[in-house]
Amino acid sequence: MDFSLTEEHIMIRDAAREFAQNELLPGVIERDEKQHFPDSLVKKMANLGFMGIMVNPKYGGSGMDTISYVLVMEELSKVDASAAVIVSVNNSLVCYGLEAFGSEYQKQKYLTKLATGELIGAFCLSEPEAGSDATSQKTSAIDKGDYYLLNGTKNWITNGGRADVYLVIAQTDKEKGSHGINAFIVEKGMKGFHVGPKENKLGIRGSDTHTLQFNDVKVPKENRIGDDGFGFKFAMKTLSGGRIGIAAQALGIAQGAYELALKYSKERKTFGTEISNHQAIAFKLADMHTEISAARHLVMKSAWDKDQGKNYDTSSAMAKLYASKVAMKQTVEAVQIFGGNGFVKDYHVERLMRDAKITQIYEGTSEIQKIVISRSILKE
Ligand code: COS
Repeated sequence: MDFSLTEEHIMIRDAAREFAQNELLPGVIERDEKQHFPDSLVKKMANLGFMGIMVNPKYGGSGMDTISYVLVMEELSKVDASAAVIVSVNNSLVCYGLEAFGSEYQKQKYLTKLATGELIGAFCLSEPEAGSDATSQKTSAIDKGDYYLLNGTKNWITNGGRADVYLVIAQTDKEKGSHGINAFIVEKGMKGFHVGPKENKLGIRGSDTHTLQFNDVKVPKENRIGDDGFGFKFAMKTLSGGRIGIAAQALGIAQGAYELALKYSKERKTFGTEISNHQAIAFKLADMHTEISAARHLVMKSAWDKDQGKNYDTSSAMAKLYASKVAMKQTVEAVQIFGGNGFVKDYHVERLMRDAKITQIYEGTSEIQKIVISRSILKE
């Protein structure tokens, strides 16, 4: 067992840390308040290679491993979890999905531009009545020979308004259940594709979340990903990697709140001494550090599984389940350590607390992760 990072890992981690501190931090409170999408910062992240971290350089990516992706996600999320989710969706749901399962034509046409950040991607699985119960897709795609006719509504789509390329999951044959589902590449601007209003959210307010509508959109046959009926497995396999990204986001949120609380505890005085000298605060910090370290081990183990070509369905579910729980619990503790100041936006921890909640919901709720984990241990 070797827990050390390589020089390349340290380099990318430090680049992400520097970028987060210098570029993301200055405007993060305002973007959260006004729900501003960080357009220019996404361009800068693209220049740093963060939009296609794991993609093969022959398709415009940075050619790095999943550990590197986790390190970048943690550093970005420590400061701005909204910027981090834009990166996560583009990397692990869209770029990975296309690189692993797309045709050469799809890779040349879309992946090369998504990996460089020239285009932004979105992943469209959730519907008003199909979030956790992903097989119950109501969006339909009828085979019309040269094209599929796509109709339906998708909800809570990250990058929904800003994306150029959308991977849309739809039912092509209701009778076949999960085998009658396909994934399609839909471009913004295709006739009949409408972006609905932006959601007004509790957290990750700098990210762009919309409902999407498809009314008789003609999707060319060559935009179907994989063999007929592969869509559900495509979504499941892609989401397993996505869960590593969200687990890393949760880890970063928790670590960010912890670092702020640790620093504050050494500055703030009550009863004539720094609050870190009170055991009530020191013990909170000890618990935070311990639980965050445990979460990091789970996240890294899952990333390692993926890099080693092992199955990571269960380890990614465990990483996301635990890291998101730690993020929620420990950001609440960070607010507590900050006291009244924790309730004020200027100190960042209240935002991290609000941002933490979504990590227990999207890319599979904590309850879904428990389904995945329990099924896997029960069949062993
Ligand atoms: N990799 C490959 N195939 C998978 C898979 C995976 N990770 N998970 C399931 N499958 C396959 C199954 O093997 C099965 O195939 P066969 O019929 O050929 O045996 C098929 O997919 C159906 O699987 P299953 O019967 O397990 O489907 P369920 O309806 O019971 O759903 C859960 C399984 C709950 C795990 C799934 O619906 C899920 O993950 N839901 C959450 C989706 C989600 O994350 N939503 C958030 C939206 S993105 S923000």
